[in-house]
Amino acid sequence: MAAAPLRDDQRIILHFDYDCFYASVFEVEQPILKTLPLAVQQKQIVVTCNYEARRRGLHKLQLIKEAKKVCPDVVIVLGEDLTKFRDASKDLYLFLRGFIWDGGVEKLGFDEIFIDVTDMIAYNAAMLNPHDLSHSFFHLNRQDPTVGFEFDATNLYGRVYPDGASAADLSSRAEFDPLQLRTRLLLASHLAGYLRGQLEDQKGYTATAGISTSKTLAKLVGTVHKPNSQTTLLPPYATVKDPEESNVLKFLDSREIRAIPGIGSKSSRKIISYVTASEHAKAEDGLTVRDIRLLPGMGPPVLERILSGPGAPRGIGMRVWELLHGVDNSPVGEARDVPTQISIEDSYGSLDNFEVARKAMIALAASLIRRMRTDLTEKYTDVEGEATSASASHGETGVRWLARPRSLRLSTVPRSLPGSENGHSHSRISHSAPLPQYVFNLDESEDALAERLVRELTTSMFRKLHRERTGWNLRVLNLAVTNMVDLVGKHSSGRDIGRMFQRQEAEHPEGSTAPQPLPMPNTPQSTPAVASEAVWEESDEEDEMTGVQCNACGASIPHFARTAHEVYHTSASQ
Ligand code: DCP
Ligand code: MG
Ligand code: MG
Repeated sequence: MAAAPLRDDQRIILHFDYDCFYASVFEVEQPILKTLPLAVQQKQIVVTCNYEARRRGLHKLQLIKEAKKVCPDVVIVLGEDLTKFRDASKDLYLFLRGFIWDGGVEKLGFDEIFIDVTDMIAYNAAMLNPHDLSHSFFHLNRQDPTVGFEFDATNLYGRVYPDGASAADLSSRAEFDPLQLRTRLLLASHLAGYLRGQLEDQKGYTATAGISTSKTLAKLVGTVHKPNSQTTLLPPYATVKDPEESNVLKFLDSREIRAIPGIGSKSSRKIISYVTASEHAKAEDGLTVRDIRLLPGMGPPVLERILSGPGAPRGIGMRVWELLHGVDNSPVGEARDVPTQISIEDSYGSLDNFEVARKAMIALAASLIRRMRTDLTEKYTDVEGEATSASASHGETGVRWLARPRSLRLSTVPRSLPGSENGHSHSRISHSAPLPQYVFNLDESEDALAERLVRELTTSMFRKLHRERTGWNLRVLNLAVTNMVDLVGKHSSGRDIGRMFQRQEAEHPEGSTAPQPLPMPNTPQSTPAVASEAVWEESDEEDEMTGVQCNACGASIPHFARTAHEVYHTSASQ
Protein backbone atom coordinates (compact mmCIF):
# COMPACT_ATOMS: atom_id res chain seq x y z
CA MET A 1 0.00 0.00 0.00
CA ALA A 2 1.15 3.54 -0.65
CA ALA A 3 2.79 5.45 2.16
CA ALA A 4 0.74 7.87 4.22
CA PRO A 5 1.39 11.47 3.24
CA LEU A 6 3.46 13.58 5.62
CA ARG A 7 1.68 15.90 8.00
CA ASP A 8 2.50 19.53 8.56
CA ASP A 9 0.82 20.86 11.69
CA GLN A 10 2.53 24.22 11.96
CA ARG A 11 -0.65 26.20 11.43
CA ILE A 12 -3.68 26.69 13.66
CA ILE A 13 -6.96 27.18 11.84
CA LEU A 14 -10.39 28.06 13.20
CA HIS A 15 -13.60 27.40 11.31
CA PHE A 16 -16.88 29.14 12.18
CA ASP A 17 -20.32 28.20 10.95
CA TYR A 18 -23.18 30.39 12.15
CA ASP A 19 -26.11 28.54 13.68
CA CYS A 20 -29.30 28.41 11.60
CA PHE A 21 -27.96 31.43 9.78
CA TYR A 22 -30.93 32.79 7.80
CA ALA A 23 -33.22 32.21 10.78
CA SER A 24 -30.76 34.02 13.06
CA VAL A 25 -30.81 37.06 10.77
CA PHE A 26 -34.56 37.33 11.39
CA GLU A 27 -34.13 36.68 15.11
CA VAL A 28 -31.60 39.48 15.42
CA GLU A 29 -34.11 41.81 13.75
CA GLN A 30 -36.96 40.60 15.95
CA PRO A 31 -35.70 38.92 19.13
CA ILE A 32 -39.19 37.67 20.03
CA LEU A 33 -38.76 35.09 17.27
CA LYS A 34 -36.04 33.36 19.30
CA THR A 35 -38.61 31.78 21.55
CA LEU A 36 -40.78 30.53 18.70
CA PRO A 37 -40.29 27.76 16.16
CA LEU A 38 -39.13 29.71 13.11
CA ALA A 39 -38.72 28.52 9.54
CA VAL A 40 -37.33 30.42 6.56
CA GLN A 41 -39.12 29.74 3.30
CA GLN A 42 -37.78 29.80 -0.27
CA LYS A 43 -40.20 28.50 -2.86
CA GLN A 44 -42.03 25.64 -1.15
CA ILE A 45 -39.08 24.69 1.01
CA VAL A 46 -37.81 25.37 4.51
CA VAL A 47 -34.23 26.45 3.70
CA THR A 48 -33.43 26.61 7.37
CA CYS A 49 -35.19 26.75 10.71
CA ASN A 50 -34.12 27.77 14.20
CA TYR A 51 -33.23 25.23 16.84
CA GLU A 52 -36.58 25.61 18.60
CA ALA A 53 -38.19 24.41 15.37
CA ARG A 54 -35.62 21.62 15.05
CA ARG A 55 -36.46 20.51 18.59
CA ARG A 56 -40.01 20.11 17.38
CA GLY A 57 -39.05 17.93 14.47
CA LEU A 58 -38.45 20.42 11.66
CA HIS A 59 -35.30 20.27 9.59
CA LYS A 60 -33.50 22.01 6.76
CA LEU A 61 -34.77 21.46 3.21
CA GLN A 62 -38.17 20.18 4.33
CA LEU A 63 -41.33 20.94 2.38
CA ILE A 64 -43.32 23.80 3.89
CA LYS A 65 -46.41 21.62 3.77
CA GLU A 66 -44.73 18.94 5.80
CA ALA A 67 -43.29 21.45 8.27
CA LYS A 68 -46.77 22.83 8.96
CA LYS A 69 -48.05 19.33 9.57
CA VAL A 70 -45.25 18.48 12.01
CA CYS A 71 -45.45 21.82 13.81
CA PRO A 72 -48.71 23.70 13.14
CA ASP A 73 -47.65 26.80 15.07
CA VAL A 74 -44.40 27.24 13.13
CA VAL A 75 -43.70 30.88 12.23
CA ILE A 76 -42.75 31.14 8.58
CA VAL A 77 -40.78 34.03 7.13
CA LEU A 78 -39.91 34.55 3.47
CA GLY A 79 -36.22 34.35 2.65
CA GLU A 80 -36.07 34.70 -1.12
CA ASP A 81 -34.47 38.11 -1.06
CA LEU A 82 -30.90 37.38 -0.08
CA THR A 83 -29.92 41.01 0.54
CA LYS A 84 -30.16 40.95 4.31
CA PHE A 85 -28.32 37.62 4.58
CA ARG A 86 -25.54 38.94 2.38
CA ASP A 87 -25.31 42.14 4.41
CA ALA A 88 -25.25 40.27 7.73
CA SER A 89 -22.65 37.88 6.36
CA LYS A 90 -20.38 40.72 5.32
CA ASP A 91 -20.87 42.54 8.61
CA LEU A 92 -19.96 39.46 10.67
CA TYR A 93 -16.98 38.74 8.45
CA LEU A 94 -15.61 42.26 8.94
CA PHE A 95 -16.33 42.04 12.66
CA LEU A 96 -14.33 38.82 13.07
CA ARG A 97 -11.58 40.02 10.79
CA GLY A 98 -11.13 42.99 13.07
CA PHE A 99 -9.64 40.72 15.76
CA ILE A 100 -7.19 38.90 13.52
CA TRP A 101 -3.55 39.80 12.91
CA ASP A 102 -1.76 38.73 9.76
CA GLY A 103 -3.38 35.37 9.08
CA GLY A 104 -5.93 34.93 6.35
CA VAL A 105 -9.64 35.25 7.00
CA GLU A 106 -11.69 33.52 4.34
CA LYS A 107 -15.42 33.48 3.85
CA LEU A 108 -17.08 30.37 2.44
CA GLY A 109 -20.61 30.99 1.27
CA PHE A 110 -22.67 33.19 3.55
CA ASP A 111 -22.22 31.53 6.90
CA GLU A 112 -18.76 30.05 7.15
CA ILE A 113 -15.38 31.55 7.93
CA PHE A 114 -11.88 30.10 8.09
CA ILE A 115 -9.31 31.98 10.16
CA ASP A 116 -5.58 31.31 10.26
CA VAL A 117 -4.56 32.28 13.79
CA THR A 118 -1.06 30.76 13.71
CA ASP A 119 0.71 34.05 14.50
CA MET A 120 -1.65 35.06 17.32
CA ILE A 121 -1.27 31.64 18.92
CA ALA A 122 2.54 31.56 18.60
CA TYR A 123 2.77 35.01 20.20
CA ASN A 124 0.50 34.07 23.07
CA ALA A 125 2.15 30.70 23.63
CA ALA A 126 5.44 32.53 24.09
CA MET A 127 3.80 34.92 26.56
CA LEU A 128 2.41 32.17 28.82
CA ASN A 129 3.79 32.04 32.33
CA PRO A 130 4.26 28.34 33.12
CA HIS A 131 4.24 29.13 36.86
CA ASP A 132 0.77 30.58 36.83
CA LEU A 133 -1.10 29.11 33.90
CA SER A 134 -4.51 29.43 35.51
CA HIS A 135 -4.23 33.24 35.43
CA SER A 136 -3.22 33.72 31.85
CA PHE A 137 -3.94 36.64 29.58
CA PHE A 138 -4.59 36.27 25.88
CA HIS A 139 -3.15 39.23 23.98
CA LEU A 140 -5.22 40.50 21.10
CA ASN A 141 -2.91 43.38 20.32
CA ARG A 142 0.88 43.29 20.02
CA GLN A 143 1.21 47.04 20.61
CA ASP A 144 -1.18 47.40 23.51
CA PRO A 145 -0.66 44.76 26.22
CA THR A 146 -3.92 45.70 27.94
CA VAL A 147 -6.08 44.50 25.04
CA GLY A 148 -7.15 40.90 25.40
CA PHE A 149 -8.89 38.59 27.82
CA GLU A 150 -8.08 36.51 30.87
CA PHE A 151 -8.26 32.76 30.69
CA ASP A 152 -7.28 29.60 32.47
CA ALA A 153 -4.54 27.92 30.47
CA THR A 154 -4.63 24.75 32.52
CA ASN A 155 -7.74 23.72 30.63
CA LEU A 156 -8.90 23.59 27.11
CA TYR A 157 -12.09 25.54 26.37
CA GLY A 158 -15.16 23.83 24.93
CA ARG A 159 -15.62 20.30 23.69
CA VAL A 160 -12.95 18.02 22.30
CA TYR A 161 -12.59 15.06 20.00
CA PRO A 162 -12.22 12.31 21.15
CA ASP A 163 -15.06 13.07 23.51
CA GLY A 164 -14.15 13.27 27.15
CA ALA A 165 -10.40 13.06 26.60
CA SER A 166 -8.29 15.25 28.83
CA ALA A 167 -5.14 15.01 26.79
CA ALA A 168 -4.83 18.77 26.53
CA ASP A 169 -4.55 19.29 30.24
CA LEU A 170 -1.61 21.57 30.94
CA SER A 171 -1.83 21.47 34.70
CA SER A 172 1.38 19.52 35.04
CA ARG A 173 4.28 21.91 34.50
CA ALA A 174 6.52 19.13 33.39
CA GLU A 175 4.39 18.81 30.28
CA PHE A 176 4.43 22.45 29.40
CA ASP A 177 5.94 23.34 26.06
CA PRO A 178 4.77 26.46 24.23
CA LEU A 179 5.61 24.93 20.88
CA GLN A 180 3.71 21.77 21.43
CA LEU A 181 0.65 21.24 19.31
CA ARG A 182 -1.52 20.66 22.30
CA THR A 183 -0.49 23.96 23.88
CA ARG A 184 -1.24 25.78 20.68
CA LEU A 185 -4.61 24.08 20.25
CA LEU A 186 -5.48 24.85 23.85
CA LEU A 187 -4.80 28.53 23.30
CA ALA A 188 -6.78 28.45 20.08
CA SER A 189 -9.75 26.92 21.88
CA HIS A 190 -9.83 29.93 24.20
CA LEU A 191 -9.52 32.34 21.30
CA ALA A 192 -12.37 30.59 19.48
CA GLY A 193 -14.47 30.75 22.63
CA TYR A 194 -13.73 34.44 23.03
CA LEU A 195 -14.60 35.24 19.41
CA ARG A 196 -17.85 33.26 19.68
CA GLY A 197 -18.69 35.22 22.82
CA GLN A 198 -18.01 38.53 21.09
CA LEU A 199 -20.10 37.47 18.13
CA GLU A 200 -22.99 36.74 20.42
CA ASP A 201 -22.65 39.74 22.74
CA GLN A 202 -21.92 42.36 20.10
CA LYS A 203 -23.81 41.00 17.14
CA GLY A 204 -26.40 38.58 18.51
CA TYR A 205 -25.23 35.57 16.52
CA THR A 206 -24.14 32.19 17.82
CA ALA A 207 -21.72 30.06 15.90
CA THR A 208 -20.28 26.61 15.97
CA ALA A 209 -16.51 26.34 15.68
CA GLY A 210 -13.89 23.75 14.85
CA ILE A 211 -10.23 24.05 15.86
CA SER A 212 -7.38 22.18 14.22
CA THR A 213 -4.39 22.64 11.91
CA SER A 214 -6.03 22.73 8.48
CA LYS A 215 -9.18 23.97 6.82
CA THR A 216 -10.53 20.49 6.22
CA LEU A 217 -9.98 19.26 9.76
CA ALA A 218 -11.24 22.45 11.40
CA LYS A 219 -14.41 22.41 9.31
CA LEU A 220 -15.09 18.74 9.88
CA VAL A 221 -14.42 18.66 13.59
CA GLY A 222 -16.66 21.68 14.05
CA THR A 223 -19.66 19.62 13.01
CA VAL A 224 -19.25 17.21 15.95
CA HIS A 225 -21.07 19.39 18.49
CA LYS A 226 -23.82 21.74 17.29
CA PRO A 227 -25.21 24.33 17.84
CA ASN A 228 -23.49 27.12 19.78
CA SER A 229 -20.51 24.98 20.60
CA GLN A 230 -16.95 24.28 19.59
CA THR A 231 -14.78 21.22 19.18
CA THR A 232 -11.00 20.93 19.21
CA LEU A 233 -9.39 17.98 17.49
CA LEU A 234 -6.89 16.78 20.08
CA PRO A 235 -3.38 15.49 19.41
CA PRO A 236 -1.68 13.22 18.68
CA TYR A 237 -1.96 14.00 14.95
CA ALA A 238 1.28 12.58 13.57
CA THR A 239 2.22 9.31 15.18
CA VAL A 240 5.51 7.78 14.21
CA LYS A 241 5.28 4.42 15.98
CA ASP A 242 1.70 3.51 15.25
CA PRO A 243 -0.04 5.60 12.64
CA GLU A 244 -3.39 4.21 13.70
CA GLU A 245 -3.01 5.98 17.05
CA SER A 246 -3.46 9.31 15.32
CA ASN A 247 -6.61 11.13 16.38
CA VAL A 248 -6.83 12.55 12.87
CA LEU A 249 -7.21 9.08 11.40
CA LYS A 250 -9.52 7.98 14.21
CA PHE A 251 -11.70 10.97 13.52
CA LEU A 252 -11.76 10.63 9.75
CA ASP A 253 -11.96 6.88 9.50
CA SER A 254 -15.56 6.47 10.57
CA ARG A 255 -16.78 9.17 8.20
CA GLU A 256 -18.31 8.62 4.79
CA ILE A 257 -16.16 9.85 1.97
CA ARG A 258 -18.77 12.31 0.75
CA ALA A 259 -18.54 14.08 4.11
CA ILE A 260 -14.95 15.15 3.45
CA PRO A 261 -14.88 18.75 2.24
CA GLY A 262 -12.71 19.07 -0.82
CA ILE A 263 -13.75 15.74 -2.28
CA GLY A 264 -16.64 16.64 -4.52
CA SER A 265 -19.71 14.52 -4.99
CA LYS A 266 -18.61 13.34 -8.43
CA SER A 267 -15.24 12.22 -7.13
CA SER A 268 -16.93 10.51 -4.17
CA ARG A 269 -19.19 8.59 -6.51
CA LYS A 270 -16.30 7.47 -8.68
CA ILE A 271 -14.29 6.30 -5.69
CA ILE A 272 -17.27 4.49 -4.16
CA SER A 273 -18.06 2.63 -7.35
CA TYR A 274 -14.42 1.64 -7.76
CA VAL A 275 -14.21 0.37 -4.21
CA THR A 276 -17.51 -1.50 -4.26
CA ALA A 277 -16.55 -3.15 -7.53
CA SER A 278 -13.48 -4.57 -5.85
CA GLU A 279 -14.11 -7.92 -4.22
CA HIS A 280 -12.44 -6.89 -0.98
CA ALA A 281 -14.94 -4.24 -0.21
CA LYS A 282 -18.27 -4.21 1.49
CA ALA A 283 -21.45 -2.89 0.01
CA GLU A 284 -21.77 0.78 -0.79
CA ASP A 285 -23.79 1.43 2.35
CA GLY A 286 -21.61 2.40 5.23
CA LEU A 287 -18.46 2.63 3.17
CA THR A 288 -16.10 4.73 5.26
CA VAL A 289 -12.90 6.64 4.72
CA ARG A 290 -11.13 3.77 6.49
CA ASP A 291 -12.48 1.18 4.04
CA ILE A 292 -11.14 3.24 1.18
CA ARG A 293 -7.85 4.15 2.81
CA LEU A 294 -7.03 0.55 3.65
CA LEU A 295 -8.20 -1.07 0.44
CA PRO A 296 -5.30 -3.15 -0.91
CA GLY A 297 -3.52 -1.31 -3.66
CA MET A 298 -5.12 2.02 -2.80
CA GLY A 299 -2.91 5.07 -3.20
CA PRO A 300 -2.31 8.17 -5.29
CA PRO A 301 -1.80 6.33 -8.61
CA VAL A 302 -5.06 4.37 -8.28
CA LEU A 303 -6.97 7.47 -7.25
CA GLU A 304 -5.40 9.41 -10.09
CA ARG A 305 -6.62 6.77 -12.50
CA ILE A 306 -10.13 6.64 -11.02
CA LEU A 307 -10.55 10.39 -10.88
CA SER A 308 -8.71 11.55 -13.95
CA GLY A 309 -10.79 12.37 -16.92
CA PRO A 310 -11.27 15.38 -19.08
CA GLY A 311 -10.73 18.37 -16.88
CA ALA A 312 -9.39 16.68 -13.79
CA PRO A 313 -6.32 18.52 -12.55
CA ARG A 314 -3.06 16.57 -12.48
CA GLY A 315 -2.26 15.44 -9.02
CA ILE A 316 -5.88 14.92 -8.02
CA GLY A 317 -4.97 11.39 -6.90
CA MET A 318 -2.40 12.71 -4.45
CA ARG A 319 -4.69 15.48 -3.27
CA VAL A 320 -7.50 13.04 -2.47
CA TRP A 321 -5.06 10.56 -0.89
CA GLU A 322 -3.92 13.39 1.37
CA LEU A 323 -7.47 14.35 2.25
CA LEU A 324 -8.25 10.73 3.17
CA HIS A 325 -5.42 11.07 5.71
CA GLY A 326 -6.53 14.48 6.93
CA VAL A 327 -3.65 16.24 5.21
CA ASP A 328 -4.72 19.57 3.75
CA ASN A 329 -2.10 22.22 3.17
CA SER A 330 -4.39 24.62 1.35
CA PRO A 331 -3.91 28.15 2.68
CA VAL A 332 -6.68 30.19 4.21
CA GLY A 333 -7.35 32.60 1.39
CA GLU A 334 -6.33 36.19 1.68
CA ALA A 335 -9.10 38.29 3.05
CA ARG A 336 -11.41 38.67 0.16
CA ASP A 337 -14.63 40.39 0.91
CA VAL A 338 -15.19 41.34 -2.70
CA PRO A 339 -16.58 38.77 -5.10
CA THR A 340 -14.80 37.90 -8.34
CA GLN A 341 -17.88 38.84 -10.30
CA ILE A 342 -21.43 39.95 -9.67
CA SER A 343 -24.21 38.70 -11.81
CA ILE A 344 -27.89 39.48 -11.70
CA GLU A 345 -30.35 37.31 -13.49
CA ASP A 346 -34.06 37.03 -14.02
CA SER A 347 -36.30 34.62 -15.84
CA TYR A 348 -39.31 35.48 -17.92
CA GLY A 349 -42.48 33.79 -19.02
CA SER A 350 -42.06 35.09 -22.51
CA LEU A 351 -39.61 37.71 -23.65
CA ASP A 352 -39.94 38.17 -27.38
CA ASN A 353 -39.80 41.82 -28.24
CA PHE A 354 -37.13 44.41 -27.96
CA GLU A 355 -39.01 46.96 -25.88
CA VAL A 356 -39.76 44.43 -23.15
CA ALA A 357 -36.15 43.27 -23.27
CA ARG A 358 -34.93 46.86 -22.91
CA LYS A 359 -37.08 47.43 -19.81
CA ALA A 360 -35.92 44.14 -18.36
CA MET A 361 -32.30 45.13 -18.93
CA ILE A 362 -32.83 48.46 -17.17
CA ALA A 363 -34.23 46.64 -14.13
CA LEU A 364 -31.29 44.24 -14.15
CA ALA A 365 -28.77 47.06 -14.57
CA ALA A 366 -30.28 48.96 -11.64
CA SER A 367 -30.04 45.86 -9.42
CA LEU A 368 -26.52 45.27 -10.62
CA ILE A 369 -25.37 48.79 -9.78
CA ARG A 370 -27.06 48.57 -6.40
CA ARG A 371 -25.22 45.31 -5.72
CA MET A 372 -21.93 46.78 -6.88
CA ARG A 373 -22.36 49.63 -4.45
CA THR A 374 -23.12 47.26 -1.57
CA ASP A 375 -20.43 44.73 -2.25
CA LEU A 376 -17.64 46.71 -3.82
CA THR A 377 -17.47 49.91 -1.79
CA GLU A 378 -16.54 50.77 1.75
CA LYS A 379 -16.58 53.82 3.95
CA TYR A 380 -13.14 55.09 4.72
CA THR A 381 -11.32 57.76 6.62
CA ASP A 382 -8.41 59.51 5.04
CA VAL A 383 -5.61 60.14 7.52
CA GLU A 384 -2.71 62.32 6.40
CA GLY A 385 -3.44 61.63 2.81
CA GLU A 386 -3.46 57.91 3.35
CA ALA A 387 -6.75 56.10 3.02
CA THR A 388 -7.34 53.41 5.59
CA SER A 389 -10.45 51.71 6.80
CA ALA A 390 -9.01 51.43 10.30
CA SER A 391 -10.52 53.40 13.12
CA ALA A 392 -9.02 56.80 12.55
CA SER A 393 -10.32 59.58 14.69
CA HIS A 394 -9.74 62.42 12.27
CA GLY A 395 -9.40 63.05 8.59
CA GLU A 396 -11.73 63.11 5.64
CA THR A 397 -14.29 60.41 5.28
CA GLY A 398 -15.93 59.12 2.16
CA VAL A 399 -16.96 56.08 0.22
CA ARG A 400 -14.54 54.35 -2.08
CA TRP A 401 -14.49 51.42 -4.42
CA LEU A 402 -12.72 48.33 -3.11
CA ALA A 403 -12.64 46.77 -6.53
CA ARG A 404 -13.64 47.73 -10.03
CA PRO A 405 -14.85 45.21 -12.54
CA ARG A 406 -13.48 45.78 -16.03
CA SER A 407 -16.09 44.06 -18.13
CA LEU A 408 -19.80 43.90 -18.57
CA ARG A 409 -21.35 40.67 -19.80
CA LEU A 410 -24.83 40.15 -21.13
CA SER A 411 -26.10 36.59 -21.45
CA THR A 412 -29.37 35.28 -22.76
CA VAL A 413 -30.97 31.87 -22.73
CA PRO A 414 -33.61 31.15 -25.33
CA ARG A 415 -36.76 29.29 -24.55
CA SER A 416 -36.00 25.77 -25.73
CA LEU A 417 -37.64 24.95 -29.01
CA PRO A 418 -40.12 22.12 -29.05
CA GLY A 419 -38.32 18.95 -30.02
CA SER A 420 -34.86 20.19 -29.12
CA GLU A 421 -33.52 17.98 -26.40
CA ASN A 422 -32.14 19.51 -23.26
CA GLY A 423 -32.13 22.72 -25.20
CA HIS A 424 -31.37 25.15 -22.43
CA SER A 425 -28.21 23.81 -20.89
CA HIS A 426 -25.97 24.43 -23.89
CA SER A 427 -27.60 27.44 -25.39
CA ARG A 428 -26.60 30.31 -23.17
CA ILE A 429 -24.93 32.95 -25.31
CA SER A 430 -23.01 35.94 -24.06
CA HIS A 431 -21.37 39.09 -25.18
CA SER A 432 -18.83 41.06 -23.17
CA ALA A 433 -17.66 44.65 -23.46
CA PRO A 434 -15.51 47.01 -21.41
CA LEU A 435 -17.49 48.49 -18.54
CA PRO A 436 -17.74 52.27 -18.88
CA GLN A 437 -16.24 54.26 -16.01
CA TYR A 438 -19.36 56.35 -15.38
CA VAL A 439 -21.06 53.46 -13.59
CA PHE A 440 -18.65 54.07 -10.72
CA ASN A 441 -19.99 57.56 -10.21
CA LEU A 442 -21.44 57.49 -6.71
CA ASP A 443 -23.17 60.84 -7.05
CA GLU A 444 -25.65 59.70 -9.66
CA SER A 445 -28.71 57.67 -8.87
CA GLU A 446 -28.68 53.95 -9.58
CA ASP A 447 -31.70 54.28 -11.85
CA ALA A 448 -30.18 57.08 -13.93
CA LEU A 449 -26.96 55.11 -14.36
CA ALA A 450 -28.91 52.00 -15.29
CA GLU A 451 -30.83 53.85 -18.00
CA ARG A 452 -27.65 55.30 -19.43
CA LEU A 453 -25.83 51.98 -19.37
CA VAL A 454 -28.64 50.27 -21.22
CA ARG A 455 -29.05 53.12 -23.71
CA GLU A 456 -25.37 53.50 -24.51
CA LEU A 457 -24.10 49.96 -24.22
CA THR A 458 -26.37 47.10 -23.27
CA THR A 459 -28.86 47.50 -26.10
CA SER A 460 -26.12 47.23 -28.68
CA MET A 461 -24.73 44.20 -26.88
CA PHE A 462 -28.18 42.68 -27.01
CA ARG A 463 -28.41 43.34 -30.75
CA LYS A 464 -25.12 41.52 -31.26
CA LEU A 465 -26.68 38.45 -29.69
CA HIS A 466 -30.08 38.79 -31.36
CA ARG A 467 -29.74 40.63 -34.65
CA GLU A 468 -33.29 40.07 -35.83
CA ARG A 469 -35.99 42.38 -34.52
CA THR A 470 -38.31 39.45 -33.93
CA GLY A 471 -38.32 35.71 -34.08
CA TRP A 472 -36.55 35.09 -30.80
CA ASN A 473 -38.01 34.26 -27.44
CA LEU A 474 -35.90 34.36 -24.29
CA ARG A 475 -36.23 32.58 -21.02
CA VAL A 476 -33.41 34.20 -19.07
CA LEU A 477 -31.46 37.46 -19.09
CA ASN A 478 -28.30 37.81 -17.11
CA LEU A 479 -26.21 40.92 -16.65
CA ALA A 480 -22.84 40.62 -14.96
CA VAL A 481 -19.75 42.60 -14.15
CA THR A 482 -16.60 40.53 -14.39
CA ASN A 483 -12.80 40.83 -14.53
CA MET A 484 -12.67 42.29 -11.06
CA VAL A 485 -9.63 44.35 -10.19
CA ASP A 486 -9.02 44.41 -6.45
CA LEU A 487 -7.99 47.94 -5.51
CA VAL A 488 -7.57 47.68 -1.78
CA GLY A 489 -5.89 44.52 -0.62
CA LYS A 490 -6.05 43.72 3.07
CA HIS A 491 -2.74 45.40 3.76
CA SER A 492 -2.75 47.97 1.04
CA SER A 493 -2.97 51.60 1.99
CA GLY A 494 -5.05 52.45 -1.03
CA ARG A 495 -2.66 55.15 -2.20
CA ASP A 496 -2.07 53.63 -5.58
CA ILE A 497 -5.65 53.61 -6.68
CA GLY A 498 -5.16 56.27 -9.32
CA ARG A 499 -2.24 54.45 -10.85
CA MET A 500 -4.12 51.19 -10.83
CA PHE A 501 -6.95 52.76 -12.76
CA GLN A 502 -4.58 53.90 -15.46
CA ARG A 503 -3.16 50.42 -15.71
CA GLN A 504 -6.63 48.98 -15.73
CA GLU A 505 -7.70 51.24 -18.55
CA ALA A 506 -4.73 50.16 -20.61
CA GLU A 507 -5.49 46.52 -20.04
CA HIS A 508 -9.12 46.67 -21.04
CA PRO A 509 -9.93 43.67 -23.17
CA GLU A 510 -11.88 43.94 -26.35
CA GLY A 511 -15.45 42.74 -26.38
CA SER A 512 -15.68 39.04 -26.91
CA THR A 513 -18.26 36.40 -27.30
CA ALA A 514 -17.47 33.54 -25.03
CA PRO A 515 -19.27 30.64 -23.47
CA GLN A 516 -20.09 31.49 -19.89
CA PRO A 517 -20.74 29.44 -16.80
CA LEU A 518 -24.30 28.51 -16.01
CA PRO A 519 -25.91 30.19 -13.04
CA MET A 520 -26.45 28.26 -9.85
CA PRO A 521 -29.34 25.87 -10.49
CA ASN A 522 -31.13 26.78 -7.27
CA THR A 523 -31.06 30.51 -7.91
CA PRO A 524 -34.48 31.85 -7.10
CA GLN A 525 -35.99 33.09 -10.33
CA SER A 526 -38.86 35.21 -9.15
CA THR A 527 -36.77 38.26 -8.32
CA PRO A 528 -33.55 39.31 -10.00
CA ALA A 529 -31.18 36.96 -8.35
CA VAL A 530 -27.52 36.68 -7.64
CA ALA A 531 -26.14 33.95 -9.77
CA SER A 532 -22.52 34.28 -8.88
CA GLU A 533 -22.00 33.52 -5.27
CA ALA A 534 -21.72 30.32 -3.35
CA VAL A 535 -24.91 30.77 -1.42
CA TRP A 536 -25.24 27.16 -0.46
CA GLU A 537 -23.18 26.16 2.44
CA GLU A 538 -22.40 22.71 1.20
CA SER A 539 -21.41 23.98 -2.19
CA ASP A 540 -20.13 21.17 -4.31
CA GLU A 541 -16.43 21.58 -4.36
CA GLU A 542 -16.14 19.50 -7.48
CA ASP A 543 -15.60 22.62 -9.52
CA GLU A 544 -12.68 23.67 -7.44
CA MET A 545 -11.11 20.27 -7.87
CA THR A 546 -11.82 19.46 -11.46
CA GLY A 547 -12.67 22.67 -13.24
CA VAL A 548 -15.76 23.99 -14.93
CA GLN A 549 -18.13 22.70 -17.50
CA CYS A 550 -18.10 24.38 -20.88
CA ASN A 551 -21.59 25.43 -21.79
CA ALA A 552 -20.93 25.34 -25.47
CA CYS A 553 -19.79 21.74 -25.73
CA GLY A 554 -20.38 20.32 -22.26
CA ALA A 555 -16.77 19.30 -21.77
CA SER A 556 -15.24 19.57 -18.35
CA ILE A 557 -12.40 22.09 -18.45
CA PRO A 558 -9.78 22.65 -15.76
CA HIS A 559 -9.66 26.25 -14.59
CA PHE A 560 -6.24 26.90 -16.09
CA ALA A 561 -7.40 25.81 -19.54
CA ARG A 562 -10.64 27.68 -19.55
CA THR A 563 -9.54 30.81 -21.37
CA ALA A 564 -7.86 28.78 -24.07
CA HIS A 565 -10.94 26.67 -24.45
CA GLU A 566 -13.14 29.76 -24.78
CA VAL A 567 -10.84 31.13 -27.43
CA TYR A 568 -11.16 27.84 -29.25
CA HIS A 569 -14.94 28.22 -29.40
CA THR A 570 -14.78 31.88 -30.29
CA SER A 571 -12.47 31.33 -33.21
CA ALA A 572 -14.30 28.19 -34.32
CA SER A 573 -17.56 30.13 -34.57
CA GLN A 574 -16.13 32.90 -36.75
N1 DCP B 1 -28.97 27.48 2.66
C1 DCP B 1 -29.80 27.45 1.58
N2 DCP B 1 -29.95 26.30 0.85
C2 DCP B 1 -29.28 25.19 1.20
C3 DCP B 1 -28.42 25.20 2.29
C4 DCP B 1 -28.28 26.38 3.01
O1 DCP B 1 -30.41 28.46 1.27
N3 DCP B 1 -29.43 24.09 0.49
C5 DCP B 1 -28.83 28.73 3.41
C6 DCP B 1 -29.72 28.75 4.62
C7 DCP B 1 -28.81 28.64 5.79
C8 DCP B 1 -27.48 29.10 5.27
O2 DCP B 1 -27.49 28.89 3.87
O3 DCP B 1 -29.27 29.42 6.87
C9 DCP B 1 -26.31 28.37 5.91
O4 DCP B 1 -26.35 26.99 5.66
P1 DCP B 1 -26.06 25.93 6.79
O5 DCP B 1 -26.08 24.59 6.16
O6 DCP B 1 -24.88 26.32 7.59
O7 DCP B 1 -27.35 25.95 7.68
P2 DCP B 1 -27.74 26.83 8.90
O8 DCP B 1 -26.71 27.83 9.25
O9 DCP B 1 -29.09 27.38 8.64
O10 DCP B 1 -27.90 25.77 10.06
P3 DCP B 1 -26.79 25.09 10.96
O11 DCP B 1 -27.07 25.57 12.35
O12 DCP B 1 -27.06 23.63 10.81
O13 DCP B 1 -25.45 25.50 10.46
MG1 MG C 1 -24.73 27.36 9.62
MG1 MG D 1 -22.86 26.56 6.93
